[in-house]
Amino acid sequence: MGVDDLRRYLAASGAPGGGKDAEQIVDRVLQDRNRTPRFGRPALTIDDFRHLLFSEEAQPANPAPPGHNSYLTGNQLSSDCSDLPIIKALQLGVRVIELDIWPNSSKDDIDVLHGRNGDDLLYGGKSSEDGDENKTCKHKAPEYKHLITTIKAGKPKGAIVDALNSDPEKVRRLSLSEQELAKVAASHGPNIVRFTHRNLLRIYPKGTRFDSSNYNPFLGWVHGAQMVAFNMQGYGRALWLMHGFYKANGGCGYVKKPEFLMQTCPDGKVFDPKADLPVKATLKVKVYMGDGWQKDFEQTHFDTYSPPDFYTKVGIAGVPSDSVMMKTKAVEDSWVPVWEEEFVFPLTVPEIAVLRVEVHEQDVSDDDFGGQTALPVMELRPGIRAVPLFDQKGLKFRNVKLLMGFEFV
Ligand SMILES: [Ca+2]
Ligand SMILES: [Ca+2]
Repeated sequence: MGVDDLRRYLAASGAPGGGKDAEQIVDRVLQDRNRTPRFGRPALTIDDFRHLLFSEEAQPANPAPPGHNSYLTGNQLSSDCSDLPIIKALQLGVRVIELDIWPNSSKDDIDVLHGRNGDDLLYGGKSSEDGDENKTCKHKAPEYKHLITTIKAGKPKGAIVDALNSDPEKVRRLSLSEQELAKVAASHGPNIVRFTHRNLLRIYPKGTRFDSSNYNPFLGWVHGAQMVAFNMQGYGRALWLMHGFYKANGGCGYVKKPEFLMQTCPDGKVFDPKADLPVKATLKVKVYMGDGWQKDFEQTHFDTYSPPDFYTKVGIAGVPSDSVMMKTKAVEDSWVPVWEEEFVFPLTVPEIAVLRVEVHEQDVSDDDFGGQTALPVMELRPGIRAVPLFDQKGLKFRNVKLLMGFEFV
């Protein structure tokens, strides 16, 4: 493939190029692969071209942080005793840390603990939900108070729907458990959306999640909740979605709330998450092929006596009507599976939708895990992209990538 061929390909496919001229791209690929063209004008072999398709420049979402730093939705961490998970969470983009702060035994300093004992608590994210701010001031070490919050918090007394009445004079912060949110969302969705126009809503995992598991965060996001608290020490699909959602906005940990969640119509109506919404965008996803497992895994990791049998699951996480999961066929006995399958996703709320990708290896009983990623739909770059995959804990594999095509139709 010569420079002119590559130029035609880039123009026709919206494929990787990173804005560079075809000539520069050819030079760079040859340099990457330690090749010097022997005669005349440089050209790419099929292997060079494949290297280009799987290269960093072909990543699915924009890696550079955009200039604006609107912060209406924060990624939140529930408490943990050690500072190590907190450091890790901050590096992952978490922007709200919840701590319980207690007086120490000699009452001249504080201890940061995980736990709760209503009487002695100085000030903490969790117990401040009691709504009795004065109580916290009477205790020692009030100087810590200003570090933590200045917006009065409240736990709903009586019906939750009454707590959602917005006071035009005050800004409030309300905390609801995942079950309380589900209950009030079933009948009073627009009230929640209206509340979050100017007040802060935080959702937290129910207390019975002792295993640090998580819940579906989209119910909170589609109602405008600014803080959807997760057990960041847990693993699993809900956390993959959280990571995917916060890859938007350069991964800075804040994502701007979509306009429709901030608008009040002239007739006083606000967005109703339960309404039948028209399709706003349609995303076409093509899963071409995958590569890299042979470098990142032992020969016998997936199957002892034969190469792996990979298939890919592709889907959307978002509002219920947009949420779906589909899958390719399994390609038997191949470290470099080629699927060439296309999937179409009509989206009613693309603004909060996350593209889900999982690779599994087919077995008779439990399938093996081959990688996952989640990407904010609105930040997908159309064209053919190399999509890096991550392990179950959210760590990026060194080499495993899928070649995928994205198109909005
Ligand atoms: Ca297997
Ligand atoms: Ca096999």
